[in-house]
Amino acid sequence: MQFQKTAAKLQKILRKTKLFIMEIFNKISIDKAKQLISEAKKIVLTAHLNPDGDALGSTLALYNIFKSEKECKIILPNNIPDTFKWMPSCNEILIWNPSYENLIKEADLIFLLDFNNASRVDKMQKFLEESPAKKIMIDHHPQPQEGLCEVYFSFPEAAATCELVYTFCKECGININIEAARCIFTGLVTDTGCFQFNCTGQRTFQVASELAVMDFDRSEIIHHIYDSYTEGRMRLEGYVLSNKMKVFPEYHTAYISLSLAEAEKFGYKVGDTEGFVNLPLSIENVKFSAFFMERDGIIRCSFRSKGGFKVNTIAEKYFNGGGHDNAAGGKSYKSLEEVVSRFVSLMPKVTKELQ
Ligand SMILES: [Mn+2]
Repeated sequence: MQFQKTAAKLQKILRKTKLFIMEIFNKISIDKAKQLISEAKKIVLTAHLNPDGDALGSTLALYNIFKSEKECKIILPNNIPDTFKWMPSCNEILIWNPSYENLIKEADLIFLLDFNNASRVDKMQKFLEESPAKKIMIDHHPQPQEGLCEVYFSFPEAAATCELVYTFCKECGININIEAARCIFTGLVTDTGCFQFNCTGQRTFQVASELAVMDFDRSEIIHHIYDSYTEGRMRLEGYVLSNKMKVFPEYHTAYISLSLAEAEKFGYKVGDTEGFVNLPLSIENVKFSAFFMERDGIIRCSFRSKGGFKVNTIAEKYFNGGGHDNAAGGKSYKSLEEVVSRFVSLMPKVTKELQ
């Protein structure tokens, strides 16, 4: 009994010390970040391949803040889904091509947003790693690549990078304008599935409530994100649900697989299958869901879960990937059939704690 009390006390002290150390660490990195921003004339903002609402929200938020005072560019590895083309200044984003090499080389400061490893910017990786520019990472994926940046504002417990961009700006004393607020709100909404996923924390609501004081139309943003499907996208979802979803009640698991040829029958565009991986989780008792799709010659694998079941370990161990506890991804160079049959054969083993 005495031992338990002492252990609890010790834990409390440890927690406090950890928080204290984090605060000091934060203060140092914020001071450094402030200095780097004030010294920089040319700023480049970048985010991960296949940018989502959070990647676009965080880059565009900072862009809308910096563009009046700095020579600022957003360079992304590939195309932006149509769903997000309404975002403030979205038409000013540069999509990577080798002629932008100099922008990366000559930048004073580069922000790495919503990714933890240089490999996530695809063909830009080499240029990013070799650039003499100072670098600041703001991100919520676990295990950021070491030695890449001068400042890491990296917190895996944050629901979205946009949540961190907001906190970062506040701590640096940077004013958040309406355009930036709309971008940050977009990232919060998309990465939390409209504030419903497990990752949504007290801090997420706090940021959202501080943004809510500002004068912009929140429901308009939500309509843009959720009510902008093409007819083909909507019918593809119907097809996938009735023909392609396999449910395994004994394992509390479901998966969807889709070939490019099938998707193309519905006028498929990149981004159309966004969110498909979450669909099976709406079934009672399904706690683990996977989505496999053939794209660019490889099989993209996405995994989601409800509750305490961790999918990042599965993505890492069996599908060349990783990610968050409840949302992860991976890839395979095998055929779609092979990947799916591997998943099915792994199911009894990896879902042990759900059975
Ligand atoms: Mn994110």
